[in-house]
Amino acid sequence: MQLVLATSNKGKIREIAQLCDSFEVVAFNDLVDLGEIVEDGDTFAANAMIKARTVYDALNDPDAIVLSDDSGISVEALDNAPGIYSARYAGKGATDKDNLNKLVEALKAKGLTESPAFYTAAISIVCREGEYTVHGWMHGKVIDTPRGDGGFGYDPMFIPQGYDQTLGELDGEIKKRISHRSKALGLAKVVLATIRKA
Ligand code: ITT
Repeated sequence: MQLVLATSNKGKIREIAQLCDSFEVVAFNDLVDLGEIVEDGDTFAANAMIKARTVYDALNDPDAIVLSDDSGISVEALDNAPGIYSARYAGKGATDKDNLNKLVEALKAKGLTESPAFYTAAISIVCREGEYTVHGWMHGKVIDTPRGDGGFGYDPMFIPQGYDQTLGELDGEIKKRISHRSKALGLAKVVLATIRKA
């Protein structure tokens, strides 16, 4: 079964391809030329659905199955910022490094060296059978000194609950087991198995 991923984020594409290795995974950019998808929803779920619907409509293939991921990190000491704005925390076009630096500065401005935090992933599926959204979370804390270069995005600052190292330092196999994305994809696979069997 082919899954079209409605994302341009290489870190997400890598992780989703690893977590969905029984599917043929293709990034939408390889199939259609779409401009920037405007993510103006108020929630992870709303933005995930915007991306999946936009790509499904553009493909013009009723049999396509499109899967999107809207995700981000929420830091308790910052009133759960950056949340849905995680990709553009340091401004439009910000790199992962810019966003990481901005989070370091935000913690320092509060006089904190760490704060409880959690990642959220909303995964939407759009296909001829309907539209579905599932969620996954990973709890832990952020620290003010990034460590390691594994994963992507905020991973060098994030220590999952029950661990002493950041996701930048931990083996990728651990993130694969415990991440917000793997939990949401576990549910997404149940949806896919159910609809394509019916
Ligand atoms: P697409 O919209 O094309 O999927 P994006 O990067 O703009 O790509 P989002 O709007 O969902 O996607 O923003 C997600 C951001 O949250 C991402 O850029 C990272 O900064 C952060 N993020 C999400 N999941 C993460 C993870 O597993 N590890 C580290 N950072 C993550």
